[in-house]
Amino acid sequence: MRKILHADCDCFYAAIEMRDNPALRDIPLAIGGTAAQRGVIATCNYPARAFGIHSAMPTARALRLCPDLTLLPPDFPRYREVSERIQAIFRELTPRIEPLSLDEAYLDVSEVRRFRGSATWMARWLKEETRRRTGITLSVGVAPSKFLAKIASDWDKPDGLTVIPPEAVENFITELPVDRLHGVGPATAARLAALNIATCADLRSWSREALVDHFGKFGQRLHELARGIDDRPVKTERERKSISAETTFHQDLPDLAACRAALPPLIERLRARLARHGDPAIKGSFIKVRFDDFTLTTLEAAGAQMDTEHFATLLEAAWQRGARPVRLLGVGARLRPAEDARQLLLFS
Ligand code: DCP
Ligand code: MG
Repeated sequence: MRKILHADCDCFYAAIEMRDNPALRDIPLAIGGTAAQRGVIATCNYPARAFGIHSAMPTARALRLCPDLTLLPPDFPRYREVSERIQAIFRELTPRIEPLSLDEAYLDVSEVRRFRGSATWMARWLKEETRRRTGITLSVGVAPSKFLAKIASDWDKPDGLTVIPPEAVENFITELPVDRLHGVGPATAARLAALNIATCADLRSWSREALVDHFGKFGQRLHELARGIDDRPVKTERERKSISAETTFHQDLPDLAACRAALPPLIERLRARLARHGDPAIKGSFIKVRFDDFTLTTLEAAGAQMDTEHFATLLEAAWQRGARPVRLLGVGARLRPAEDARQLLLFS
């Protein structure tokens, strides 16, 4: 039985701004782009959340909900520095860490001998040390698998600590709403609701075959998750080399024009993902096209260009290689190694 922690900072960017300027602590505060530049909210503090403001909301809308909102531009170098200090605390506990973004990571502590092997005490220590050394509060989830640990860290935010010991998994899952499962987004949740599936208990009354019929390969996954089965290991990535966003379409895109029309939301997702990783230095871009005969082609370009025109040009060249309907489109960025990025900072 594994012991997995999922640690996630509370309103990360906003927490750093409030720590460094206590006058911001009790007023509605958001970090993001300006309304004039059609910016979106990256995150906001809890007073702002009381107005219904949340991540990815257009700033113009946030200001309508709360005209007194204080808006700050993001300061990525500062957030990255705090992130590195927090990750260093994680590494004092175990090298088996999988960072998901600047403020979030999985830790596999199954082999850790400190605290007599108590994952609960390890989680308390992480929270305590992070607060003491960086002034940031963490919410931590403890469970036998990644998907449960992640749900647990979110359970009692902010400053939460939720432990799901192996013997509690069964009960915990029974009541769990299906939209809390990893990979169930609004679209899948709606399709499940149409089948009268609201909780994992409902899901468990369906056979594997029936779920696969309705949801394809993901049906298999749903069948497992509803039983608490999630064997994904904590992946200690030495270094992330690329970030991408891709979509498999419900219906194949018939031609190049349809593919081009599908690009903007993909690029938007890629941008959001890059932002979540602290806008790392980009050295190239690529497009990925899978045709309806399952052949796959990717096309790469050097440089940091990320705009729609650029990807449309790549798309056109990639599409010509098959010139047939498309099942899947992806856009991505190749990242510069962190060492390079640091060097650049030193010399800029
Ligand atoms: N972020 C972003 N755009 C998003 C989501 C997040 O730029 N759509 C950034 C800002 C967040 C940071 O990533 O501070 C961490 O993301 P989280 O989803 O963990 O959100 P927070 O830490 O801000 O809040 P929470 O307390 O809910 O974890
Ligand atoms: Mg967070």
